[in-house]
Amino acid sequence: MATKKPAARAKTKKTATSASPRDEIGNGGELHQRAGGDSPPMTTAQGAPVEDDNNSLRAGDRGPTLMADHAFREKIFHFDHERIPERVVHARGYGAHGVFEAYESLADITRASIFATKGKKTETFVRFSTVAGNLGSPDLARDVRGFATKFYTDEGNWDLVGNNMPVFFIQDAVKFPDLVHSVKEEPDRGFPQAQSAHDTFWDFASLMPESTHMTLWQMSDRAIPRSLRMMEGFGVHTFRFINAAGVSSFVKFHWKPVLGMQSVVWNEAVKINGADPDFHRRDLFDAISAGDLPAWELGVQVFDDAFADSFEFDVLDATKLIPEELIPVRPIGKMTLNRLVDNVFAEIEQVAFMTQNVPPGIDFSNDPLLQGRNFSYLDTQLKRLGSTNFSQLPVNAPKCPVAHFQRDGHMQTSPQAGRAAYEPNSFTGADRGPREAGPEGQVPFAAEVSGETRRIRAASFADHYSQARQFWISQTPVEQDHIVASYAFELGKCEVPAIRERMVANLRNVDEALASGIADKLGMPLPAASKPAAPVVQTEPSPALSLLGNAKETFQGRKLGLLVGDGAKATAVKRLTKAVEKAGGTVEVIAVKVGGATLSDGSLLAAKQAVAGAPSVLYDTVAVLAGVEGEQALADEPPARDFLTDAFAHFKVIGLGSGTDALVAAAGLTGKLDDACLAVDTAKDTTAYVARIAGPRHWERDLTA
Ligand code: HDE
Repeated sequence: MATKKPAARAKTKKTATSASPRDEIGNGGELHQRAGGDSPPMTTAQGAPVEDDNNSLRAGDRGPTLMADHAFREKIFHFDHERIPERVVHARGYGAHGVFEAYESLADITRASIFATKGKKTETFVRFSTVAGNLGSPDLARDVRGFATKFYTDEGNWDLVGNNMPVFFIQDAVKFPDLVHSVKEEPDRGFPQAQSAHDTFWDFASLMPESTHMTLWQMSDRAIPRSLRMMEGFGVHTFRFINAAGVSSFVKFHWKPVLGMQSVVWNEAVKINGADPDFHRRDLFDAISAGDLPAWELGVQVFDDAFADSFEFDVLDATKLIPEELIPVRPIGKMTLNRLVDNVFAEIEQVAFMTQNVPPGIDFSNDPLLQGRNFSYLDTQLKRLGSTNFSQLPVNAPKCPVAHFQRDGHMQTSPQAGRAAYEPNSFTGADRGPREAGPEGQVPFAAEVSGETRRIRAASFADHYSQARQFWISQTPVEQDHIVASYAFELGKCEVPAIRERMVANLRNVDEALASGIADKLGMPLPAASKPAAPVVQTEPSPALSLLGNAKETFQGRKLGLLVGDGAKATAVKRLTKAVEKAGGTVEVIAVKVGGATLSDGSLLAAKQAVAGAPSVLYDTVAVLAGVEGEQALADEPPARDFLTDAFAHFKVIGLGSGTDALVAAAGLTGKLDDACLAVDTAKDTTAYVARIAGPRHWERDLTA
C-alpha cells in the first residue's frame, strides 16, 4: 500500500468549525444533518452533547486515534456488551402486550383477584417461542411452541408459562437437562440446530418411554402451526385454585384461539423456513399492526380430589392430560393482544417468566415437573439478566404496589426511602416500611404430606402408552398419515439403526398400524414390541384432541397470495380482493416484477412481492389472474410455475382466472385440476371461491396422492 508523504499531511489546512472536513467527507450525505428541527442533540450515555459521531478523535487528520475520545470509547464499550445469554431453551421467541378480561366472577373457586368480578381487565404480556432452536433459528421448525403469559394482576404477577401441547416429554424435572441436551445440537459437531431429527434426541426418547405420548404430539401438525395466532395453549401441569375459605380445587389451564387452530404441512414448513424464516413473528407483527388483534379464550378444567383419585392416570403426571370429554373446558375469560413492543430487546428478550409467580388464589400441585420448574426459573433470570433486580425492568415489574426490605444489588433503580430496612422495627410513618399481610397474603394450601423420603417414581406414573394411544386413535386419517410420515422422516435422519428399532418397538405398544406404517416407510422389518412398564389400557377416542376435526370454518386472519399477470381483468381483481377482505382475510399482490402488473383497464396494480420472493407456501390460498398479454410471461417464469405446483402439492384451494392455461400447463397440472381448483372470473365464481377458502385444504388430494 502506498504511504502518503508526511509533507502532504502537513499541507492540510487548519480547519475552521464552519468548514470542517466532516462536512466534506465521511458525512453520510444529505440526511446527515446537525441537531435541530426534528432531531434532538445526540448525547453520550452521560448526557453530554456529542460534537461529531462520524469521526473519532485523531492526532492529525491521518494520525492515530486518541484514547481521550471518551464518546467513542463509550459507544464501542456499550456495543461490545449488547448481547446477554440467550435462553437455554425457548431462545427464539416473539411477544406482544395485551389485556385479559374475565367473563364472570370465580370467587366460589378462587380468591385470585384477576377473576374477582365479571368484566375485570388485567394487562398481560405474552411471549411465544420455539424450544430447541437458537435465537436466530427459523420459525417453522418442527417443535413445541412456548406460550408464556404474564398477567400483571393487582396482587402481583401471575406467570402462566405453558406450551401449545398439553403434555410434556418427562415426568421428573431432574431429567430436563438430559432431554434438552439430547434435542439441542450434538456437542461434538454443533449441529443440527432447531430440530429433533437426529440421533441423540431419538436415542433419549426411545430410552425414555414416558416421552412417547409427547412425541406423538410433536410428530403431529401441532408442531408446525400456521400462525402463533392459531394455536392452543396449555398450562400443562395440574395447579390449584384456592377460594377465600381456603378450599382447594385442582385446575388445568387451556388457551383456545379465537381464529381456530391451523397448521401447515411439513413440506411447506421446510420451504417457509427458507422463504421467510421470520414467518411467525412477521405474521403476529402484521396482524397487530393492521388492528386484526389476536385473541384467545382462557378456559379451565376444574376437578376435585374425588375425580383425581378415580381418574385412571395420575393428575400429577405431566405426560398425561384429562380428556375434555371427561372434564369439559369452562371458558373464564379472553385475552386480546393489542400492542406491539417498542423494543424487542427491552421487552421480548428481557421478559422474565417464572412459574413460581402466582397470586393468592392460585397454587401448585405436587407435580414433580412443576416443583422442579419452580426452582429453575429464578436461577435462569439471574444468569440472563445479571442482577437480582431484574423484576424492576418495566416488562417484568408488577403493576401493583411493591414493598419489601430487599435492598441494593446491581442496577438498583427503586428509590427505596425510609430509615429502617429491616423488620421488626419501631419506627413510624415513612421510616417504618411494610408489614406482612397475614391471611390476606399468599397462604400456601395446607396439604398433608406423609411418606418416606426417597428418590422414587410413583407406580401411578408407570403407564406410558395408553394416552399416547388415545391421542393416535383420536386423529383423522390425514393426521395419522402426517404422524407416520414425520416419525419416518425424523427416524430416517438417525444414523444408528438400533435407535430406529428401539423407537418403533416402543410405538408398537401405541398402535400396530402406526408402528408398521413407520417401519414400512423406513424400509426396516418390524421389531418385536418393547415391554411396557404397565399394561396398556383401552381408552375411548377424545375428539377434542384432533386439530383438523376441530378446525374453524373461516378465512379470518388468513392470507390470499394473488399472482397477477399483465392484462388481468381489473374488475375480477378488484372483486376478489374486496370479497376476501370482507371475509376477514388479507390479499397480497404478487407479480413477475415487484413494479406490478398492468390490468385490463390500463391501470398499474402495484405488487407487494415479485413472484421469485413470494412462493405460495407463504399463503393460505392462492389465485392467479392474467390476460393474453401476461399469460405466456407467467408460464415462462420458473418461480410462477413452482408457485402453482407447490400450492397444488400442499392441498391448497386454488383460484384460476382466465389467462392461466399456459401456466397450468407449464406447471404440469393440465388434466389434474380438481374440485378445489376454482374459477375466479365472475361474481358467482368469486362467491364460491371465497366460501370454499373458509374450509379445510383439499385433503382428498392428499389421500389420493
Ligand atoms: Fe421451561 N424453562 N422448564 N418448561 N419454559 C425455561 O426459563 C425448565 C417446561 C417454558 O418465553 C427457562 O426464562 C425446567 C415445561 C416456556 O421466556 C428455564 C423444566 C413447560 C419457556 C426453564 C421445564 C415449559 C420456558 C429458560 C423441567 C411447559 C419460555 C429461559 C421441569 C409447561 C419462557 C427461561 C419465555 C423457559 C426450565 C419444563 C415452558 C431454564 C427445569 C413442562 C414457555 O428456566
